[in-house]
Amino acid sequence: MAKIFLSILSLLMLSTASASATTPDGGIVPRPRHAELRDGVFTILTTTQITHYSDLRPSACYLAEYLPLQVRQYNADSRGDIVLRIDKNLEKEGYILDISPEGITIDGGSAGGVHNGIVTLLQLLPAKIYSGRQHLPIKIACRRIEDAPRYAYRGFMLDVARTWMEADEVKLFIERLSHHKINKLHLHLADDEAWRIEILTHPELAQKGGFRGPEEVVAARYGAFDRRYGGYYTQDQMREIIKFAAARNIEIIPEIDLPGHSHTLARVRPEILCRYTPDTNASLGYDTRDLLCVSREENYALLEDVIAELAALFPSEYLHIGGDEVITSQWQRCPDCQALMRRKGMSKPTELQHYFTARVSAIAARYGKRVGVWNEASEGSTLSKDALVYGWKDVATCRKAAAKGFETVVMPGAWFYFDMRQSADEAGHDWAAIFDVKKPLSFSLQAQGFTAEEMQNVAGFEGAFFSEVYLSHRDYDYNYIYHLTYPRICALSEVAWAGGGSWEEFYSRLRDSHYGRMEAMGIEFRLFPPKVSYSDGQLTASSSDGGTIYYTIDGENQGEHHIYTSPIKTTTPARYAFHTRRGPAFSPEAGVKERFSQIRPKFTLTSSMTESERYKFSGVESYSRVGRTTRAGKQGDWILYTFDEAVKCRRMLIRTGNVQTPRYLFEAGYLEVSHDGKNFTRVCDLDHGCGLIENPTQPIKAVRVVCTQSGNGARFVTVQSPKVWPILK
Ligand code: TNX
Repeated sequence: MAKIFLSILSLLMLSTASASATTPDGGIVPRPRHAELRDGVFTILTTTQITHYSDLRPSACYLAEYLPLQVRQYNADSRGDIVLRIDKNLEKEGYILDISPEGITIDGGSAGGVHNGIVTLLQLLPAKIYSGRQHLPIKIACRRIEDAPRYAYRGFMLDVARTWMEADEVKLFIERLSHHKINKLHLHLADDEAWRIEILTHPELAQKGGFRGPEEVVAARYGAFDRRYGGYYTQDQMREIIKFAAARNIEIIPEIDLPGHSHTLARVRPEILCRYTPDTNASLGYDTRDLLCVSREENYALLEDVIAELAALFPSEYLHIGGDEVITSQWQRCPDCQALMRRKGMSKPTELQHYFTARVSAIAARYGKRVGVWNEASEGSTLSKDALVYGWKDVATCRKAAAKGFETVVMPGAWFYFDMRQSADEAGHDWAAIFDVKKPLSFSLQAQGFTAEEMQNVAGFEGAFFSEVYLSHRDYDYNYIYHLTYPRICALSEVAWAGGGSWEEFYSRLRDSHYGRMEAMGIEFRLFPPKVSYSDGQLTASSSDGGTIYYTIDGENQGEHHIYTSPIKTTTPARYAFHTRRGPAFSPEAGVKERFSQIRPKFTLTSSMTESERYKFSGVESYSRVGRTTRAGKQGDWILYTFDEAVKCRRMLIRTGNVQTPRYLFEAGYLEVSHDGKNFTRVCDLDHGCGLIENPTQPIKAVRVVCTQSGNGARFVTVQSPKVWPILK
């Protein structure tokens, strides 16, 4: 049955692919500026050649990776079936793709423009081109596409500090970005949790700062606590990545986050910190207040060594020096920083940050670089207008930077942080917003109130993936980063390249053409949850995404997946869970409302650890906020939930920690359940700090969470209200 269904599905997909291939824009993402169909077809044969102008060899070789054809330099008698050329009259990253029965030409304003033309050409070929399973000959409808980007800066930020990504993983990420005409990769190389780039004059920065763990100078954080974790890029590896990216029209912009977010730097080189009597909190390991002392001259010498090497290594015009979330409390306690403030006549500690930024920018300038900074570093400061400001906080901070005349990269978290979860019950952060692909696609500078002058200063857009949560999903059976970033990156590319557009028009290109390409690329992108309704005793599910809908029935056949083909007669609709799949892509679970409803039974919380003054257990008991203890868990510690009345339920989830900061948890332990409040039985081990009790046979009077591992260096344990799903009728 499954096989028949799948072959019908692939037939359907073939016909949609050829349908889009005969529309002028070919279902291209991002949307080209101008496209028109012409009569006839061109056939790519095994004997077809790619010929290129002399400096376009990397572009030709890139195309040949997908179309296994001979590559030759262009000369007067070239047959030139597929010709790559530069036309200086075109916009820098613009191109003209001309497909006629005689051949294909791609003229680009630069090598980048030619690359963009190649990306478009690939999208016009059968999607199997991306998986290497398409054989020649290929027939392609004649057309002419004239295209150029709306914004020069089309970026993505990857946080390799929190979760370590091997060079090959970064390359794969770059490959996929380049299929979306993204042209900047902002690499977040140093943060509180790691230093990931080799510095030859200070090798300890990466050799020590690249790793976390029980025996390392940087304590374990995020997901892996019992072992050495991490890595760093040698300069040779980074040169490789830079070259690989350049061949795909992607420039790498390195970031070292300063002067805050410097815990790792401070662990490796403690002398960078302010000279003050440290408070006892610091001895507990991680301290988000670690920041460079502004008044210590040697710090600028150290940074000069680092900047000199980064400037030589990275060809980018920019060096990102961070500047976000600086908590100035240490400067305020430091006698030297206080003296500096007096000498310079400063009245606010934030002026110390601006002083720091100005000095580091001057160093960067001496090495030929402009600095990139997070928006905080541009606020009320004397920052040079040469700087590129990254507005992450919200739309207002982006507008402010642009209004001040800074070239601004627009990336407010609520639209462009793809580490945010896509719906309430999915994984990911939620501090900025919970949103799916529709949200970034809807972003418009005009609608957000940017004035004409502010708009002039918008360099472009950037999506971001911060990776605190990624690490704890690495042992899952899908690749979390791709599920969070796609198809949201498609929307980012549409906004940055084509200036956005209507959801309906974009979605039809996405679903009818681009989903198929991403499937062939092997991207585990997110589909929309299927729509589920129940009436007249029948359960109906549908999906607009064109995939296959599956369902499971609670308590039957160990969650076997059935393919949904027609409405299901049932009197217990809430037992059914539906999801959609399309190749490697999948949706979150959907079902009738009742399936997701929860109850909030009254309980009392006690623990072997004391509660925090600010985050009291009473907030947990009233289901209103998380609670905290005053220290990390040790072996034998416990948290006890005692219910006023024994709870009848089908499922209960007990959580320590918080998916957003998966550090303040019992990283090893188990749950014990009691039905009488006296005798306890062990029921399950914790997974990422959580324990799930399924189909308990008797009402639950109490649950105890027991910790079996000491010392994760955290400052507290987060305690959460239980999640309780009632027994279904
Ligand atoms: C805010 S964005 C941060 C990061 C976090 C991120 C999580 C920015 C400049 N600072 O340190 O990882 O939120 O979404």
